[in-house]
Amino acid sequence: MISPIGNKRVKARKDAFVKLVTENKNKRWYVCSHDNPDPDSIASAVGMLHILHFLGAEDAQAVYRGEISHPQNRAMINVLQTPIRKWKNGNEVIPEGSLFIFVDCSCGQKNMTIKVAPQIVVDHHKISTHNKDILYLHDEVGACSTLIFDLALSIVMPDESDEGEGENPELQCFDPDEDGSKELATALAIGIKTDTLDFLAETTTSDDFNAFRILGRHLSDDKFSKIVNYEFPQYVLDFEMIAWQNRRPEFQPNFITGIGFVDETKSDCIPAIADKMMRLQGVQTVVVYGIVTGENAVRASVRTSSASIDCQTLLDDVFGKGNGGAKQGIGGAKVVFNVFSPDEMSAENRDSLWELTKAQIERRFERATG
Ligand SMILES: [Mn+2]
Repeated sequence: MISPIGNKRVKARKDAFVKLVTENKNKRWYVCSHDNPDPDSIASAVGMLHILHFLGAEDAQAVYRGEISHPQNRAMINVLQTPIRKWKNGNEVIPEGSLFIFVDCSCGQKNMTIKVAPQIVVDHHKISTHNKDILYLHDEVGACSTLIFDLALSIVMPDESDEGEGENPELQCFDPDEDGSKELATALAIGIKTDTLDFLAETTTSDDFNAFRILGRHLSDDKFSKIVNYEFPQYVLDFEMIAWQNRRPEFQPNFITGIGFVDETKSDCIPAIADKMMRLQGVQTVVVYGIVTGENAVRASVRTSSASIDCQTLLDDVFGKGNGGAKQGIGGAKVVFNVFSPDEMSAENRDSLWELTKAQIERRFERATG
């Protein structure tokens, strides 16, 4: 038996959670990730599925909206064969009395567009308003996967099978000897590693370290390293080259560049390029942006190590208040073109739209940093 991590919030809510699930184990359960799931939310969703199955809720599914487009996230899905599927918005056949669990997100968030009312929320982000009808397993730790893993370690049931007669009269929800446990441990470990930015994020707690330490003993080394050192598709280098060619040297020591039009399924190259350019010698602040077709929007990633630049203020100044968020020098923005659609434009008009967008962003950036 592995000792739980001992997160106080998980401990306090575990019994209520187990009761709610077992009382409704014959119903359909949906585990919902936030849109465009990242490794932490994918791992949290499959971890929760495992917990539901352990508690006898067989009819459970993990769902998300948006895209899993980042090559690392796709590698995770492929290597671990994680059972998560797209929510068929508007076409989902939901049996009466179905129950919903949100993981790695809460209600009323911009990046959660599955419009249902959850009975359970497991999250590690700040939650502004608590709804009394929802059971929250919430603590501001570094990764949601930490809370999910602690929950799994905390759930122990009497073994009612014949094998239970022997030395182990009890079963733990996370059992390292069980089929699939290596994949689950790998997923949760990747979730913690990425969400805590390799344990460097300010939000990292000792619970995250402890969870990772235990998971490290039970994961698949081979699959873990396949995901960490994921293969990336050629377009990543193509867009890197465009970003490099379009850079504006006059803004040094800041690095600002636009990559033009980029398909929705490839838009994850924007933050990846921003991360890479941030490592360039002497660079203090990076802005990488592009027009994402299919989304009708400009997407941008901002990074800064400058003590004099507040990332959130910079995002607000350049992309408008409410269009982006930042913490610890890392941020992103999305500005939707509400009145016209680049997808339906002539090539000439698209060129003009790009030139206008670029000029506007550069002008505002100059004003904000000058
Ligand atoms: Mn997370």
